[in-house]
Amino acid sequence: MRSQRFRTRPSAALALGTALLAVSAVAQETPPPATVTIPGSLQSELGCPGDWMPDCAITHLSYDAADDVWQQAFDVPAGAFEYKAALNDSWDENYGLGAVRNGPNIPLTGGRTVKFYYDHKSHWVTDNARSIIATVPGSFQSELGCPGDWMPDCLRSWLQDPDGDGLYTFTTTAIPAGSYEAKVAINESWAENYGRDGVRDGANIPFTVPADGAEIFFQYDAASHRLTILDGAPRGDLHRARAHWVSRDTIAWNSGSHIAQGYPRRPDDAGDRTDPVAVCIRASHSSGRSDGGVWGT
Ligand SMILES: [Ca+2]
Repeated sequence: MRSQRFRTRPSAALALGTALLAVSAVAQETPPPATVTIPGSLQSELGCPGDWMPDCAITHLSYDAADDVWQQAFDVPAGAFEYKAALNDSWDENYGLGAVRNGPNIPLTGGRTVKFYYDHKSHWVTDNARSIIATVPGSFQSELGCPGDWMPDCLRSWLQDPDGDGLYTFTTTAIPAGSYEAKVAINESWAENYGRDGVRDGANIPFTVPADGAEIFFQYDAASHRLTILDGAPRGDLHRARAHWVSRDTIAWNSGSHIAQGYPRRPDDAGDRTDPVAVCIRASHSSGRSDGGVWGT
């Protein structure tokens, strides 16, 4: 939505864009897998003839067509384990920590039922002991291909955190122009859900899609429980950069906790603003960065 875009001058835009585009990463596209296995040091405990066997069907995940995500729960005995995701019963295409192909093993502490997840769109493999499983139920979900709206168990609006920084994100261009509402739900259930201002069982969060095909960015902060919804996906990482790239002449500015609402605080503000403000940034040409000069209109 327009109110959550913050404009900057082109000179600042050019310098910041160069710095921030470098941290963007796009998942590599590979054909949809026929099978997804969780190979690891837990496989013998789960009934496989050995460990680290990408072709042991006992630890296959199941593909859920309604979710477009592979998933399966296993009773993992107490102990420390490691695992990865292997596609097509082979090591040829495998993913580890951080959704990285051939990446590091993923640590797991057992002693509970663990549900594993693999999304072939992002290559993120994780589990519900390691990660918060957060989705965005809302009035837009049927447009994404979910069986209906307001479905906390539809993983087509799954918020993902491959880099493990506690900021869970989901981006889509599939919502038609219109006005919608959303919340955040934990563990595919309404039992734990968050609404406006991160309030548990709080109010629905409204948002507007300005045009068909517009990119909509959802971000859930697991610490504050706040859901941010932006028209235009920021590039880069909220924790690594003070500002984020939205388009060639637009950045989003992380002004502390207020990023969660997209409402930056002016220096003369006594309290939280409830209305969006336009932001201008005075950039340093020598460093290409700006550490201040933010004001609202
Ligand atoms: Ca993240």
